[in-house]
Amino acid sequence: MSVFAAVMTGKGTGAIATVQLFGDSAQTILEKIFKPAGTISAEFQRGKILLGDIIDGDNAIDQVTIGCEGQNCFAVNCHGNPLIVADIMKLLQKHGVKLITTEQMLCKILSEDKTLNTIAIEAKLAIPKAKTVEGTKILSHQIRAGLTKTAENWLQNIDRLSLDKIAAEAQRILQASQIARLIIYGSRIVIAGPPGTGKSTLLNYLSGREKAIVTGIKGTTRDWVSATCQIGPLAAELIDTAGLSEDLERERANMESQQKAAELITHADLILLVLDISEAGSRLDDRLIEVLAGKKTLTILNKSDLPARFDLAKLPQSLTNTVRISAKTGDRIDKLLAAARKTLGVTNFDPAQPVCFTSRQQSLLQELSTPKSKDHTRSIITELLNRW
Ligand SMILES: Nc1nc2c(ncn2[C@@H]2O[C@H](COP(=O)(O)OP(=O)(O)O)[C@@H](O)[C@H]2O)c(=O)[nH]1
Ligand SMILES: [Mg+2]
Repeated sequence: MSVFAAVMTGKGTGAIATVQLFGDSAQTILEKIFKPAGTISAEFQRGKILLGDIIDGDNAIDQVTIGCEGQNCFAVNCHGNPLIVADIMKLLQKHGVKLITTEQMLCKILSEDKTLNTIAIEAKLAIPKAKTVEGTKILSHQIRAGLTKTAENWLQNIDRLSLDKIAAEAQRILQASQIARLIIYGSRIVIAGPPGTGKSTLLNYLSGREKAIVTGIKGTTRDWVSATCQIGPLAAELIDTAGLSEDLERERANMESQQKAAELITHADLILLVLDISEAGSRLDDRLIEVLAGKKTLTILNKSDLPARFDLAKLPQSLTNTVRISAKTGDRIDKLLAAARKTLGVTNFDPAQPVCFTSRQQSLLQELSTPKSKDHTRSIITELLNRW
């Protein structure tokens, strides 16, 4: 069997870096390139930490410690200069070791652990990629509780449980997973609304940077600009669109950006519809209202620092989830963030509840939610857990 190596620590300079070695002949490789301090030969016993030099013939590359994690698994901790790490990787390659990515290495190590099912492995692989601490908590819960526990219960009691009950539960999990996805992987929030209402000002305020151009001339944001921001504990990608204009005929040249804005809205998790409350006359475009139908929308009544002239009674029923702010002064932005979280449905989410978080799990749960036979349900649950 081949020996594999991967750099497990982040790119760039650090105090130390870790190179993981994995494979049946990993020890044989180390015997060739590791010279223990003080003694003649090293004892690569599980649980031991060894000190010594990584050597290329007579040339010592770096002093390291080696954590013996298993018969075929070793963590080589070297100094964190990327040039030293590169030298060690080159040396390993010279000895026939295959270089793989951190994620591939994690997959190999985790698959060795026979106490983990596939859901648990997927959770451990997803944890480093989660966008929020809350997201990591949700994923951690799925390892021994959450989805793992639910699937194990189904399997154990399959003769007692009705297929409809399992199907209903699978559907509930799929629904909760839509919210979990936003917490784990972040959400996409599109800022829409007529020109000049303060969309770009709001994006700049929320992202803490001057990303979008703000001017007094309507229709300055011809294309779209995006920035990341933190909505409470929620990571969000904010997208500023060109204003969907009131008079499409007059703005024919702007058609392409209008089309793009409509497309962005369709794929967003939440829309912040920005209106200028200091203007009495700004009429909402019917096309915009149409595009927003069925989307989670929060209507931002902006420019609260100016006298209010906008008649709220003009708002269609679907857009009455409102919050009044000033994007210029930052007044009541905290209320906007709280309202955004509430509209997205991420407040008070119990991280211990079962959720799915990979497309593999999602499609299996979808199959469970339309049951065919007991045998079929049993085989899908087994595949979901996929124990070795
Ligand atoms: N008084 C006041 N002016 C604002 C506010 N938000 C934006 N503006 C101004 O409104 C104009 C248009 O803003 P902009 O962000 O470019 O609007 P957009 O076209 O919707 O992106 C600019 O002159 C901003 O300074 C606000 O809360 N209060
Ligand atoms: Mg703009």
